Amino acid sequence: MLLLQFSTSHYCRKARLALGYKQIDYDVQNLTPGIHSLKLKPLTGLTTVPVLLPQLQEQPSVIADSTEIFRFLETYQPSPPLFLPDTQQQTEAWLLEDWLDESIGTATRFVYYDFRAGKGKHIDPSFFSQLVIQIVRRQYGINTAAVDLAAQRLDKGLEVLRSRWSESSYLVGESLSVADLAAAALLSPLALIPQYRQQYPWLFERIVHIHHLCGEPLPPGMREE
Ligand SMILES: N[C@@H](CCC(=O)N[C@@H](CS)C(=O)NCC(=O)O)C(=O)O
Repeated sequence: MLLLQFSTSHYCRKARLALGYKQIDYDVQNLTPGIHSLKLKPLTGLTTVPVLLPQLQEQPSVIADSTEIFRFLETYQPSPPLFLPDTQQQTEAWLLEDWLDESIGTATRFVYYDFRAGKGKHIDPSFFSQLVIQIVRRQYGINTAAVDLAAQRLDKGLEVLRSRWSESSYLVGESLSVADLAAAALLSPLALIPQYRQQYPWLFERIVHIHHLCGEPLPPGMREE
């Protein structure tokens, strides 16, 4: 299988966690932001990564979107399962996964790129990195007012996750689900922001644990030396 990705994208990390959990061998192709759509649009009709090319007979040739990649991988290789045996719990896991994708993952993006352009500029002050950050800020309309709203959304969302993860090792039910993988990936960029590391230590413990379960290297800011 081949995963088309941006190496730094938290949605691509989400797909890699699932591939790793299922212990599927795959290669990655890192696309260049800006010209990525020239390759992706004809393939999927969309411009976003991750995109998975299974490269297998009698399987779809292209799967776009991290959620669709979850669905494909579960059908292709049911064990170990990412779907919960109880249908109601699986529905709840999908609801959380969708909320994490559509609301929390985008809020993380706003807060992260705001940090990288300001207090976190030292992480990579190179011209190319700062150019990409400015392009992303313009593409998504990342400005001070929007970042404040995103930060509030994250604080409320993290309370929901804290109460679920403090009752059980998993967000839903008794085993790892699509919700845990989505949370671990989509909140991982916050690891570079000192304020979040100090305020939410339990979150980074969960992120480490889930990355270990999936055999995925830890995100920037959390890598063991
Ligand atoms: N819902 C999509 C979101 C993916 C997404 O937003 N990817 C971003 C990178 S983090 C992207 O490809 N942006 C480039 C673009 O929109 O052209 C998924 O889960 O796959």
